[in-house]
Amino acid sequence: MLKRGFLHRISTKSYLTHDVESAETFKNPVILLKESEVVAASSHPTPATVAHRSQKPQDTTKPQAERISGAEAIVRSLENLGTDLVFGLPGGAVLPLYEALYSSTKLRHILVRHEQGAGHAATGYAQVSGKVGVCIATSGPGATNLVTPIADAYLDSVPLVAITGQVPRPILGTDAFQEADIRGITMPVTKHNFIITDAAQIPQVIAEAFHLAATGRPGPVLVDIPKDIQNTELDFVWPPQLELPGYRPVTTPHSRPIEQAIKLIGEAKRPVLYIGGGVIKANAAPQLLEFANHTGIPVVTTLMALGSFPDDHPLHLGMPGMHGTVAAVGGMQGSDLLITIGARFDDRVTGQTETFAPDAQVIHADIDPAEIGKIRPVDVPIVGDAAEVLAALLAEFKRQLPDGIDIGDWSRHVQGLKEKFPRGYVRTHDGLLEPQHVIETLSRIAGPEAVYVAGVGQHQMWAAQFIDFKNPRTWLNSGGSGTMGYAIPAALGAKAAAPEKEIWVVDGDGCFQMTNQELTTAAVEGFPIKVALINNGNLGMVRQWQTLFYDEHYSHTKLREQHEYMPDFVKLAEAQGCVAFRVTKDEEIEPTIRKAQEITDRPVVIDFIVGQDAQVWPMVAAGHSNSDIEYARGLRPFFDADPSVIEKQFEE
Ligand SMILES: Cc1ncc(C[n+]2csc(CCOP(=O)(O)OP(=O)(O)O)c2C)c(N)n1
Ligand SMILES: [Mg+2]
Repeated sequence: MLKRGFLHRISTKSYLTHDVESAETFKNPVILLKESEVVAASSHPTPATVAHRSQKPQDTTKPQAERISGAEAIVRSLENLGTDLVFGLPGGAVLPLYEALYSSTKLRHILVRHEQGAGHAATGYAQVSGKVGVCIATSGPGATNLVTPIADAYLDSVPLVAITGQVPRPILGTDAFQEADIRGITMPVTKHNFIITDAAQIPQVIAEAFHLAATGRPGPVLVDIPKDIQNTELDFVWPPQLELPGYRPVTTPHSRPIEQAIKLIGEAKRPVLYIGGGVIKANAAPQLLEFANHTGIPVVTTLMALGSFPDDHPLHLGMPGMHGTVAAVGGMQGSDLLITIGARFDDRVTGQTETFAPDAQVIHADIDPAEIGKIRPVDVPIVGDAAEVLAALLAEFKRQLPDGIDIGDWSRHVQGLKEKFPRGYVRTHDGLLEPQHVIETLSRIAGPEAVYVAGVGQHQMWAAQFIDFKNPRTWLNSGGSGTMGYAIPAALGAKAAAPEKEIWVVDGDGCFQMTNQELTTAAVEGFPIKVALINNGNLGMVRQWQTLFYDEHYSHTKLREQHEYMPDFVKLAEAQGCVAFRVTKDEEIEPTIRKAQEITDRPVVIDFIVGQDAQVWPMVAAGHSNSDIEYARGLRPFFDADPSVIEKQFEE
């Protein structure tokens, strides 16, 4: 098995590696980079297009050197790489950098209230724009506050560059004030990280960080820069040469596995397209639609892939996994061929791995070879960019299978599952709002052009289930890490990336209390995001597990008494410069959402008071087989049973 993040073999050489000596030790391919080549001209650059672009031949005109400080070189490099916005919060070890930012006319800096906010904002910015998100923090606690969003970006493969100040080199390693070995701390959660020990390397290292973050499988890269280096003058030359030994992401798939994949598709009776977040990163939604339409193969989209295929498409079976649809889960369990594109067999999708899709052969396409075969043995491995893979598969399908494939029985079967087990919810009758109803109303009013950003918990799963997605990059959430507190700052970054879009946060009352301070940032900096707060007074998802698996022992999940609004989120939001409403009645839901839509100069928070007993269904209990999925509590669809048995079960 390959270790993801191969570059650590270089970075573990020593605490202070990225020096000339270590670079020369490897016989490097040198990647040549021109101004603004790392971030693409198109609004949604893909990891593949960025990689192709940076392999173009070098401009032979000799660039002119300019004598500037290290701090100025950081700013200049960011500007030259096409960055227009950074999120951060200053401190002693980055003061020279902030001095340089003070005079920058091209780079806008958004001052967050907590560095975690900077990291998630940069993530939201990257997820909506497809460009690299940049965040800045000072040394020690500033840098460690970035660890959570960096780990989050790592698990969701988000192109992020984190720049941290470090104590001056002469006192490095002395437990100096605000010293933390942030390279060491973030080693397992970054695609790569650097510490700069020679000011002359600043342009090269920043450009390498961008290249690594954006190409191949995207991910976070950290650049730690001691304060004395920021103050040292250097001869600034642009463009720099990148030296990344062994780093050559494969984006174009080989023809052999493509041929083999189509051969398997031709033989399959029950194929399913298992689509993951890689399809969104590669901007491969058009290729996916074309492939599915041409072949007629049913599609499931994971939590990270929502929006890559229209929810209302007849071939769409929905989201698989722990809270997936019966059609998606049942479709995969019954499949004889999973055509996996940019997905990674996450345990929340597979349930118990030994019993997952037991009869299926597997085609697995991913830009990161380390993913292929990591969890599930693979019959046809394909390394490549999702858009290129899907285009190649379609061309080969047309060549090998001009008459198409006959999967009529299978299509009817999965269609039957969709019809028998539609989206729905059990009413709670507690007189309070139904959270699912709030979210489906929001989706109907804000529509598929809005961007939805969720926190983590029940509200996240209801948002995934009850919002009707049509377009990629309109659904942002913390999928791999499940980071509570992700949503408000990520939405701020999303609004910064797409000011013309309506940005709706669907947040939980627990999550909101972790990072709502960034509403102040949004208000002060002019990012009018909208928040639908699903206020159930509980850490609802944990409470649901306590209900189901811990005999209703509600150990420390209650955030407030049901009749007390504490904190008063309306007052809290107003104190932060937002407009805020509280909604307690069904008939107020729609007019309040519409009122919020009309407010475009400030953030808006709607505090929806919902019941505490609503649950997320369907559900596969953790570690159980997906075949044990329950459609509602105690109701199991038996996929192989006579349909009349299933129908009878749901009539009761
Ligand atoms: C930082 C962090 N801490 C703890 C958890 C575990 N956790 C998952 S969901 C959840 C409850 C979230 O509560 P809330 O935001 O109110 O959402 P709800 O489930 O009630 O909709 C918790 C504590 C987590 N995912 N992230
Ligand atoms: Mg809650």
